[in-house]
Amino acid sequence: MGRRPLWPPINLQKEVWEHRVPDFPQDSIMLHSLFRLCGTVLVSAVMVAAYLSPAAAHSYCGAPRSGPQVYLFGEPGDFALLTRTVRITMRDMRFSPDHVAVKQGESIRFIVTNLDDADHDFTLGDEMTQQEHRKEMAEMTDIAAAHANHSDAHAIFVPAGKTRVLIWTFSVPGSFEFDCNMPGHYEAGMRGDVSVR
Ligand SMILES: [Cu+2]
Repeated sequence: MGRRPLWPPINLQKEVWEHRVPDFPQDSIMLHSLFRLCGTVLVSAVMVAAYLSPAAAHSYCGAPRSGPQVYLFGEPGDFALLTRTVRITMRDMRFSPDHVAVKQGESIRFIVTNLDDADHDFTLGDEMTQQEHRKEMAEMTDIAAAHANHSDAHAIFVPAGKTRVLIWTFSVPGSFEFDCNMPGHYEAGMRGDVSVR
């Protein structure tokens, strides 16, 4: 058996049909709600700290990181807390659908299928995050190799003809984007938006 590639992380590599949305017994749901409440309080505290700290800048795609990454548009999703699955296809430089409406607190499993001959990228984030990611990808000489050496919880590289999964918890209300940041693709119209209310 060959070595497992570093990208995507193993939870993203699982075949789509292995995933099941679990049915929770009622007491388990209450327990999860309690955990999520604690989590929300913790995340809020961390976000305040992130705003106050000049060192808490985002870094992507191979750039060195210090400490855990903090996101201002939600948090990496927990499979156990999934509330919904959204299937997105990439075809002819477009996402379909290109708009997703989410209720604050939902954990969404995005199943993203690339039907094009070209590789694509599915990056969730606010406008600033997207701009930074685009800039970094524009500077890369070998994007596939760069993606093999890191993982970002909010972004997945979807090779031509493949399907990848990303789970995200939308704990922060607002208008966000899902874009393809392969050079030239966003500019060609490969963008979508997520509204979290
Ligand atoms: Cu693309």
